[in-house]
Amino acid sequence: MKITFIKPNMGLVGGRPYLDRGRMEPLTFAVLAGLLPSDVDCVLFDDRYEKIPYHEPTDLVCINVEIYTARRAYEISASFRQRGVKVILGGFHVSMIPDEASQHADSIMIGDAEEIFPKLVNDLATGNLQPIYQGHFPPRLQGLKTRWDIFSGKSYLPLRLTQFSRGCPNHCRFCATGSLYQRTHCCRPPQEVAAELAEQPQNFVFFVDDNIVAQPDVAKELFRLLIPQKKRWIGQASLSFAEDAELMDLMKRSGCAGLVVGFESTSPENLKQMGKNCNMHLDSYEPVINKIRDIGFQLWAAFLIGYDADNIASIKQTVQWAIDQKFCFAAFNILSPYPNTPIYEEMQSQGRLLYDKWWLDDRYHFGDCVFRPAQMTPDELTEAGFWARRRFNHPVNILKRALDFKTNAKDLWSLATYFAYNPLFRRELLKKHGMVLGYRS
Ligand code: B12
Ligand code: SF4
Repeated sequence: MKITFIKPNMGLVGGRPYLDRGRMEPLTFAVLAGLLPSDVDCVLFDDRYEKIPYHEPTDLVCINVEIYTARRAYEISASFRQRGVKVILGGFHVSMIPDEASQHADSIMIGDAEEIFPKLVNDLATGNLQPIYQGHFPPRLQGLKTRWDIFSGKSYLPLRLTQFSRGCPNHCRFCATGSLYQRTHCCRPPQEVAAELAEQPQNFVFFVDDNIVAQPDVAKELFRLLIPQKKRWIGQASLSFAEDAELMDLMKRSGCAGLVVGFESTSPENLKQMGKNCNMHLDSYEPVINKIRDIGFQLWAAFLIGYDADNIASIKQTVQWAIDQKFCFAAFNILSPYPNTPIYEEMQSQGRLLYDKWWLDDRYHFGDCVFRPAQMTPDELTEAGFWARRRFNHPVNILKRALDFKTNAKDLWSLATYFAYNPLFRRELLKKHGMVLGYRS
């Protein structure tokens, strides 16, 4: 049995496939391959930089679908199916809107695959493939094996991706994770994660968990086990970690170098509309940022712009504030309602969405505003978002932000990482603005 995994690209820039030079290994497939018996031959093609060999024989094609890759995923699926190859689609977008995805595949997987993927492959072998597979919820995460070997010979940024937990106890109204996991959060046994990592030659690890500190006591167990490994890691976390001194200390000693944190907005009205409860109890962000700075973690701050209290002046102020905070990186994403999230339903019922399915619409370009903002036109918000990214990542501001001697410039490694990744991300951000989704073939 041979299974072909495909990571789709997003689309075209200037008529050519977008080439993401900041691409990371697609962990999803290492996890899926790890669920199968070792006699199943698993191969991976990464459409972000490789040509897909449509003519190579295979028994099954498995494609991961996220909202920005949906259009391209459906194109790839159609090309295989025309050749009589069976295709299964899975991933966040499929789980959020299964009715759409099922029109483009022989079979779809809704939710997490852990307990059901081996059955699917067995059904295929016995000629009994079902149109829909529903993953168990919450997923059982014990005994997982991550088959990173499927990345050998591939070209990715030099960091090992892994995952300790799934889900999040919060439910921000814009977030696909919040909608899918419905405030649940489950962890892999810390010993298993630590043992897997101990065998990895890479010393730089990215925990892709949506919120690695959501169960602080279990997270502490993991961090204790990581201390002797002397690796450096980055992860994603809600700001709550800064309220627990023991947790912060263990994060530091286990090698935490930096964290992606969703600040989202500096406006209490916006945070309320977002349902970003985990930030709402803070009177201001500065004290908590200073605490994080004192311990030396670099911050990748995520902002969502375009909520009802935003206007062009407030967006400009937020960008200046982010520069003043000397964040290592920041993302200024325009609110883009994902299907089956509360914000999508709210905007749809208010008639504010410009397109029914913006992710499939010919008129949509990456970075476009897809709804009617309260205090701007959609075009003004699109322009403000692009301006925010250019401004924050302007070479002068990259230099200014570097000069934080507690974080970005605290040692040679931090400074080198800062200057390796800031120009790279800047180039990619500017390059992908205006991309059309899919190859339109
Ligand atoms: C790490 C990550 C990234 C990394 C990229 C990693 C990489 N390798 O390229 C970075 C930070 C660069 C990134 C970028 C972006 N990301 Co991102 N990212 C994630 C994150 C946090 C983890 C993904 C992961 O590796 N999960 C671990 C694996 C094991 O889980 P999984 O993918 O869900 O797979 C399981 C099941 O879904 C299922 N499954 C998945 N695919 C398939 C396929 C088949 C055939 C089968 C059978 C099963 C199956 O099986 C797996 C095991 O159970 C997710 C959130 C999340 N919780 O997953 C967001 C997420 C996928 N990202 C998202 C977005 C929007 C983006 C961006 C567009 C953000 C932006 N505005 O720029 C960009 C661009 C993405 C792109 N495609 O190019 C959204 C997608 C929303 C949606 N509705 O589709 C998510 C869900 C975040 C969110 N909460 O909204 N991202
Ligand atoms: S805290 Fe983060 S992962 Fe959790 S629901 Fe909110 S945005 Fe999503």
